[in-house]
Amino acid sequence: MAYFKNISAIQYEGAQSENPFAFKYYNPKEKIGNQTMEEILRYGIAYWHTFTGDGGDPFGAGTAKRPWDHLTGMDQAKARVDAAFEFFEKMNAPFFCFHDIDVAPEGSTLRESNKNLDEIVAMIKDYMKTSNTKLLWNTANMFTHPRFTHGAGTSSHADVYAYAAAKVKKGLEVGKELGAENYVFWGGREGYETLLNTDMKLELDNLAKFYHMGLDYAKEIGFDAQFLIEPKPKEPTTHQYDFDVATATSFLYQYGLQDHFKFNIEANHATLAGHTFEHELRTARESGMLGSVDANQGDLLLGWDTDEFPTDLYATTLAMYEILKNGGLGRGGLNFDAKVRRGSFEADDLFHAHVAGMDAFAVGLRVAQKMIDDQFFEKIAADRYSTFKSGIGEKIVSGKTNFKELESHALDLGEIDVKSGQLEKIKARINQYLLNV
Ligand code: XLS
Ligand code: CA
Ligand code: CA
Repeated sequence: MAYFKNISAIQYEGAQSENPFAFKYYNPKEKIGNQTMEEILRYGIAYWHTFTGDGGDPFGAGTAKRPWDHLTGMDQAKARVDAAFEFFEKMNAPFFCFHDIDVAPEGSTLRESNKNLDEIVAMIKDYMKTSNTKLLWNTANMFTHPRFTHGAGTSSHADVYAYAAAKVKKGLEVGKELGAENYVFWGGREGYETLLNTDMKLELDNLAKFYHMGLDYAKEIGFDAQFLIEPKPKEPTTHQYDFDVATATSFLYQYGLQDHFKFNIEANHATLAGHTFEHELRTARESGMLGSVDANQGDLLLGWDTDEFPTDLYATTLAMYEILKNGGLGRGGLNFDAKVRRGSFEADDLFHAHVAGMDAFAVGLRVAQKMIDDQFFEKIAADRYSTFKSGIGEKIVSGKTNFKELESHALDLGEIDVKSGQLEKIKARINQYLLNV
């Protein structure tokens, strides 16, 4: 049965097209640099928002009208898999991502949940034999059920910790079964509301052990996926342990995990942390830990995790610049961890949203590649930091000076000719690039 009967495969029609069911900028086979757009962009569809989510928010019920709404339980879960693979094909999506409970309903015990999961995973595996869509990553949901109120790997109850470990163990097995490229740990409720009842040291030590055991088990079963941590500063807890890339990097180093993890960076989480998306990407890139991206955007007026589809071309351009400078995303990809707005409740909106997001990142890619070809930012930086190329600056950079020498350099300098940062000139040039896509 077809769930999206009236919609045929989305094709590239070019920037002049007025067809809402066509790509205007995303041309999968087009070469940008020496790779095709689809090779660089590695788009992923987030199962939870697109097939499981119902459009509900904390103030109101779900609004989404989906062709699987009439079903329940395992029947509905199976219908969603059918619909998902139809959608992947029509969107020409190279990847998808899921949490365990997005795809299969939970039973009353973990054993029952695993049984449901096995049945759905077998079905997914079957589809994947003929589908072009691969699994970018899977993960375990360890935040929705009430047992995870106080966290999972940082829970105050050892049984919850064990339960969480068992879910990740299963997740790793499922990832292996489906050939996942990555395995994601988003901290969920790994954080705290208040220190008044929290043993922070114990929680962090336990969390590190949790990750080490996860790595050990993946190795034991021969699952060679890239492990990713997804930082987020708040929501659901007040203080999330993986606040941002810098905080999580220090955690990884402190516990000897730095060589085994990279980051999955989500745009909306960056802005919740008071950073730009590109700041988080740059921070990870500079330490060789940029692994994958959750491509969405937040609403700066609302200030919570709205998970909107990315349409801000300025942001996608600066993000693609970081990704290209990283030499691509390797085994990672651009996963649309994004949901249609509550008011966009028709099934067609799922297509419009992905077209918008895919086109927005395609524009970002085109513009960023052009800027790199022109050495746009590189020239700005080379000029701005030119005093570090010779003389005392060169000595600073190569670590061949000391405070005494710096003092003797400085004592008789007189007025220093500090140059303008020329930010407005730079932004005007970026606008020119954007308008000439
Ligand atoms: C929630 C997170 C979550 C992770 C996967 O804010 O974005 O969806 O990506 O658990
Ligand atoms: Ca995410
Ligand atoms: Ca989010």
